[in-house]
Amino acid sequence: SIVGCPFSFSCKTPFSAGQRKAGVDKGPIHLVEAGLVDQLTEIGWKVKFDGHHQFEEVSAADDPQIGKLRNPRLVSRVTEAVAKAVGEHVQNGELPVTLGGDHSLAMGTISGTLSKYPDACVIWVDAHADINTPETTDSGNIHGMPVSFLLGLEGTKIPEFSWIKPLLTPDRLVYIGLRDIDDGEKKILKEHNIKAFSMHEVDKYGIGKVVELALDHVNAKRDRPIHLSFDVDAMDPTVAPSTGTPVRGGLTFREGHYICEAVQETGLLVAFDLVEVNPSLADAASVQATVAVGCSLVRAALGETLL
Ligand code: NNH
Ligand code: MN
Ligand code: MN
Ligand code: MN
Repeated sequence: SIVGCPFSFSCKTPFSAGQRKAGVDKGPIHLVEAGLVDQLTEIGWKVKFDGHHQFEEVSAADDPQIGKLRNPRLVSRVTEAVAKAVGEHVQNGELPVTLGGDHSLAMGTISGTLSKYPDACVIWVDAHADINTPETTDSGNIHGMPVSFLLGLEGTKIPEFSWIKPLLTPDRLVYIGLRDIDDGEKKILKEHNIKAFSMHEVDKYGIGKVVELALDHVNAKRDRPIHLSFDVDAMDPTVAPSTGTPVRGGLTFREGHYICEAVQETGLLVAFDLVEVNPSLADAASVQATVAVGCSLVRAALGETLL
């Protein structure tokens, strides 16, 4: 997994203009160059664009695997910095939007959210559960593991990641969109009784009911802050092809947007991630489509309405 340099937008109350600076990572750059800052300004946000989240590099030579974990020090260092940045924005009453980059970033973003709101809940929209532990992982890619670290599951007590406070609990986590879960992950989901709405449930109940059930599970009284972590590969590959691990049978354009709109409607959204947009994958038209969907999902999460 390659950790992207995330961009974070912290959006305060409506009116006034935004800021814009260049960065290094391609996914976020494409989203920004597609006009995301202006688009959010247009729907009423005061956008503070941090192009400054750049990280010291850790060379591969200085970052040998720890067990099966690839690039562990680089991922830890970047995500710790992200946690700090996101935490500060949340502390300031701003709504951090983090553009990835890969989903290991959520170790940082969710840690940041939990530093201010330890009782926040997490809605994880993804084709994958990203709950492998350093022991169950086949790939060694840390983007398949952030949830296990946030929960502090067995095998995650690795000194390099000791900065993570495992404040998340299984009952405050819910998945939507799953369809490619490793065997070890299936076991973990069962063992910890973690609620997951796979594409099967989306087909069966419809997205409206699924989001309602998901909210009922993690947020019965609708009083808990929500962190929405959206992996673009949750979308069907026909909708968002430019991503590292596309899996067929995903969310339609509207289903993905509905999730964002419905979470926004609760008034409880405190942080949003949009990750795994990879413009180096697929042809130009696919990249453009994926970036456009990415921007549009962010706008939906931040309150763009159809009417
Ligand atoms: N489960 C696989 C792994 O752990 C794939 C994870 N890939 C993702 N996750 N894109 O969202 O490596
Ligand atoms: Mn910042
Ligand atoms: Mn993911
Ligand atoms: Mn995924």
